[in-house]
Amino acid sequence: MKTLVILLATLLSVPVLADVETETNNTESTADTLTAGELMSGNLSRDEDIDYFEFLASGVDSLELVFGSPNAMGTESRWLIFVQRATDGILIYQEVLGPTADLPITRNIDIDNSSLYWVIVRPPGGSLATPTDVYNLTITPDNFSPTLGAIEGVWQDNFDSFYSIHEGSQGLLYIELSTNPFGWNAYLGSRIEDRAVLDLVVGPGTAELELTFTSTEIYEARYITCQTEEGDACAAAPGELLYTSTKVFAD
Ligand SMILES: [Ca+2]
Ligand SMILES: [Ca+2]
Repeated sequence: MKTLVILLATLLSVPVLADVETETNNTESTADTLTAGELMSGNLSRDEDIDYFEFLASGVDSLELVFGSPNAMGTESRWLIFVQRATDGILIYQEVLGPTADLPITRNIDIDNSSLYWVIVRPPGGSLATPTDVYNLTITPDNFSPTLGAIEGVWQDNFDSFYSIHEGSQGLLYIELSTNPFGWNAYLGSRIEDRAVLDLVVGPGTAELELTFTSTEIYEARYITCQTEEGDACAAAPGELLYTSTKVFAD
């Protein structure tokens, strides 16, 4: 197991999977398609570059927009983001965003009908320079639910631990590829929409774990209950965020 973890840590130096924009996507008719909850990666290659993306919303009241730039240096990079309704061209969101490398920006955008929307990324204009850093864009509707198979793969948390998810007709198997000397833990349970509830089946003590998928690339982990082998409460309280994981390898 130690060998596997070291192998994973060596192989997976790029911690995010993404769709990538296809230039030229500078107009509505050449927009790249966004998939709900999936990360789209792009960059503004020059001052005249505009990136169009389209998202088809159905039965949705709001969209969560997450905009990040994992390699941004400092705080100088700014992008102008628009969300525009395709049917009548109405702008429903417009803001200049400046995420830092470690802090993507999240916005919730209310929408009032099922429709096609354009998400447009362009230089900020004025005296602000055009950033050429890679940006990551994710649109997640409020009725988002990962499809079966969409969360399969290897994930990495914000403390550099790895997790393996397998989902099928028997439920969801979640394996913690822990580097601790006592071996690995496994949980088994099921997922309904964006929430999985899992029981500890291999490992010390007892625990019920909740995974909340905020996209097909990110989930948050919390205990519902947890007791050590000695019957004491675990260090982390129920409901407290344990870690956030990002998918690093899809099955
Ligand atoms: Ca571009
Ligand atoms: Ca473009």
